[in-house]
Amino acid sequence: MSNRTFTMIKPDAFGAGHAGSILKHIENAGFKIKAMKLTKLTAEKAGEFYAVHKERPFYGELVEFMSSGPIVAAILEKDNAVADFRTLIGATNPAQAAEGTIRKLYAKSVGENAVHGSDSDENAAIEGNFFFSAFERI
Ligand code: FUP
Repeated sequence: MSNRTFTMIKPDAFGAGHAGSILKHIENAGFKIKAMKLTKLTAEKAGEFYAVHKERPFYGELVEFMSSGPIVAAILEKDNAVADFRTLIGATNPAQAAEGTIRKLYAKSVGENAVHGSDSDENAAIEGNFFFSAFERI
């Protein structure tokens, strides 16, 4: 069990002005922000981040969407961070997400689903390192 995870507030939620509300929701659930930045991914960078999904039919749309506007990237800390954050954000498809979860509250669709949350400790470390240098985290 690791105590860190990685998240992004995706272009749909940032563009709709939900970044502040989502960060408040995350902090209210006990996560501490250990790194954070506002940035915009190029298609090349988005493709690299989601390379694991390269063979999936939705890859092109995913890359296009994730490079369509600004995102907020962050490293979060809490006991059992990866699993607890997945619970907080809810199912990938907001139609199946539990009441009160971030995706239930803010996501539009399975493709435009408001937030990312790492699915393992290993990926949390890889994804955090993708966005943040040692000087950009505490
Ligand atoms: P999650 O871990 O919940 O973010 O979901 P996945 O790793 O399965 O998918 C990564 C991203 O691919 C999702 F956030 C949105 C996109 N996706 C689609 O666009 N369509 C799908 O059917 C599944 C995922």
